[in-house]
Formats: sequence, C-alpha cells, structure tokens
Amino acid sequence: SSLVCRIRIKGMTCTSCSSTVESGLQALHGVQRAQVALATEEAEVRYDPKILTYNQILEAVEDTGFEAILIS
Ligand code: 9UX
Repeated sequence: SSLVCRIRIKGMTCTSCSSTVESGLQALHGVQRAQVALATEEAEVRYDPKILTYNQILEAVEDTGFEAILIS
C-alpha cells in the first residue's frame, strides 16, 4: 500500500535546487516516487507508510536546506 502527500517547499530558486530536493526524496527508503516542481514550489511524494511517515519526509527536505510544509 502507499500514500501520496503534497509538500510546499520554500527557498528553491533554480532547477538545481529542485533537482537536489527531488534526488534527496527519491533516495529515501520508503519513497516510491517523488516529483518536485520549481514553479509551484510543490513536491508530490508517493511513499509506503509502513516504512516512512510524512514527518520524516518533511525532515528529509529540511535536511537539504529548504523549508517544507505539508499541504495534504
Ligand atoms: Mo541554484 Mo539553489 O544556482 O540552492 S542550486 S540557487
């Protein structure tokens, strides 16, 4: 089973920023798919809730140096 969450990410100013965030999310154990859109400042992440919580996903984004806020 999997869940999808959407996250607002603040502070990304170029495509390298969004690539860094996206790669970081994709490298997380339990993440099945991650897409980061620079223009909308949003990430969509499909993950296995048995392995990861959305709080851990937010923390992983913040560890890459950007502010992360859960949207849904
Ligand atoms: Mo682009 Mo982002 O030159 O931290 S990588 S601004």
